[in-house]
Amino acid sequence: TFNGAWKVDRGENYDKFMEQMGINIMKRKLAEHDNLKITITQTGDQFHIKESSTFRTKEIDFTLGAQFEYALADGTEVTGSWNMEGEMLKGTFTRKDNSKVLTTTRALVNGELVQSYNYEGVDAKRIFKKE
Ligand code: MYR
Repeated sequence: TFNGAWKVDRGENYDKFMEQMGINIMKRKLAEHDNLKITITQTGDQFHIKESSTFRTKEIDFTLGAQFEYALADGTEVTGSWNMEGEMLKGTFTRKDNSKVLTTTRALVNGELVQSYNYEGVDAKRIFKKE
């Protein structure tokens, strides 16, 4: 189950990913230490996510397979959805400003929550530990 409170522990290539997203160096440096915590509550197809970081706190509700809108921490607006692929959550989101696609997955690996990100050929990960 994805349910629980997850705190970011480490990243892989996240700086390069943010750079590809067009985020400037100063914001990237702050984002690297954002202390992101996501609290996931899944009930069937319904997800409630509480996101908190040094940038903001935010609550998100979505249903698997249903489109919704979301603003990234830097303000970039996207629209898309999450779907279940086997044991993995797969999200496909389109940026409103340039129509380019960001894909992301969430999977449980050895008790950690691994979130992958892909944008325009750059892959990254952030790995979360259960609180
Ligand atoms: C959620 O499930 O947490 C809400 C929807 C997430 C949509 C997209 C997530 C990608 C976040 C990338 C952040 C990169 C900042 C440049």
